[in-house]
Amino acid sequence: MAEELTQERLADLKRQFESIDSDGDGYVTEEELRAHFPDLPDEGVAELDRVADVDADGRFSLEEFIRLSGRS
Ligand SMILES: [Ca+2]
Ligand SMILES: [Ca+2]
Repeated sequence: MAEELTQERLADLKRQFESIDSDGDGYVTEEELRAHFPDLPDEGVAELDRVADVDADGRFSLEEFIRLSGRS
């Protein structure tokens, strides 16, 4: 049961990630993030960069995105 829920949640997050990744290169950049969340304040973006960009390459992979979303 728990496994099913996790799979479902993963699929959900993947869809969300893909909708933000507008050029479909498998990474969400700050620009794509801003385009998708125009109301996100600068501090919000900076916070995301700091917290979520684990390998510090300046963009979010699906893995980083899932890790971030799975925290809450
Ligand atoms: Ca992209
Ligand atoms: Ca990264």
